[in-house]
Amino acid sequence: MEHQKHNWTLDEITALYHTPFLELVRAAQDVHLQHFKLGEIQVSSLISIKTGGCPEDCSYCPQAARYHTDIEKHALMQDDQVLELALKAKAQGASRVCLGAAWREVKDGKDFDRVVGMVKQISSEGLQVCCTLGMMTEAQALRLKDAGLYAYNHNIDTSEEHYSNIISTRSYGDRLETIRNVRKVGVTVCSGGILGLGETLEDRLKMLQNLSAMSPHPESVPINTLVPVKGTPLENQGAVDIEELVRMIATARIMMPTSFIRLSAGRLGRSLSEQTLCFMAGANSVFSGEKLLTTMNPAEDVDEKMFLTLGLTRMTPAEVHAAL
Ligand code: SAM
Ligand code: DTB
Ligand code: SF4
Repeated sequence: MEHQKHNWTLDEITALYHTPFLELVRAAQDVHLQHFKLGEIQVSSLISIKTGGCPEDCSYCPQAARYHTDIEKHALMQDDQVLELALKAKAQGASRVCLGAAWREVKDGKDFDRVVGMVKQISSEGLQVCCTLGMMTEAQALRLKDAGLYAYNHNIDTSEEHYSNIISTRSYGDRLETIRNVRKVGVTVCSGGILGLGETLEDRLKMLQNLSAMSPHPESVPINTLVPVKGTPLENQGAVDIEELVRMIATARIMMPTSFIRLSAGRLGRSLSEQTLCFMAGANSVFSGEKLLTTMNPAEDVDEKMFLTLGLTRMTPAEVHAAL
């Protein structure tokens, strides 16, 4: 990809991040305009097809079995119920649905066969389908691809250095391997991280460096801010400053000009003007629907009002595909 740079140095990234705020936002918008139209937003909707009971120890996650959080656990959802939720998301303007399972890894067997069936069914409705199912082999990725999978989400979350402070049950290397498996079979990659895990600015910038080192860049880069959940080790983490979130989005936009940068978890606590700043800085994707996986997201009517007020439009699956 001629517009992609994969060898950003930490010095370059640091200098970029510290550019005077208005100049940084302006530079990000210039880059944004070279590859996308301002105000055209890719909208994804999450469906938690299997909730809670996860054996991993990700310190931010309400679905880790060991943390005793107040969530409604359920086994793999029935196919017709998943289809119904997907069609509802489509009717509300989503171009993509993302099926999330609280699994450490994909295991071959009946449940995976059913997920493959769901992917086939939903993609035949003209929706892009994304899955986030934990670690996965190349053979499993290939089965999903053959069923019509468009994207696979697997976040690197933070820097390699900070990763072991947050998760001990798997390594950064495990994460990268799954992403490589996804890439190998030709499914697009969705990978990003979370701000607010007690990381330093250097950790955040190294995370962007690691994402941009992937070749090609992930087609989608979700920038989440931690949704602190009672019962998890990170329940008392403070909120991320809007100025820092906007700088991260702008820096990500400049480093990965052709990627969709998603303003992801953590949108509920942000005002219209804060979200506007994020869109001005290069964010061009959001999750819609009043629930993320287990936590809340802005309600449909609140988002509809934001789209109308700002004159934002929802991209169709074909427009999203053509922009890549
Ligand atoms: N189990 C699979 C995995 O870990 O890849 C898929 C589901 S997992 C919930 C997907 C992503 O959600 C995580 O990688 C993490 O980045 C994000 N996430 C989980 N809990 C979060 C929270 N409380 N706040 C923000 N993001 C969160
Ligand atoms: C991503 O980066 N964020 C989404 C999606 N990819 C899978 C998940 C956010 C989850 C927030 C916590 C919850 O609702 O459980
Ligand atoms: Fe499990 Fe994924 Fe939550 Fe980690 S982030 S505990 S792997 S569901």
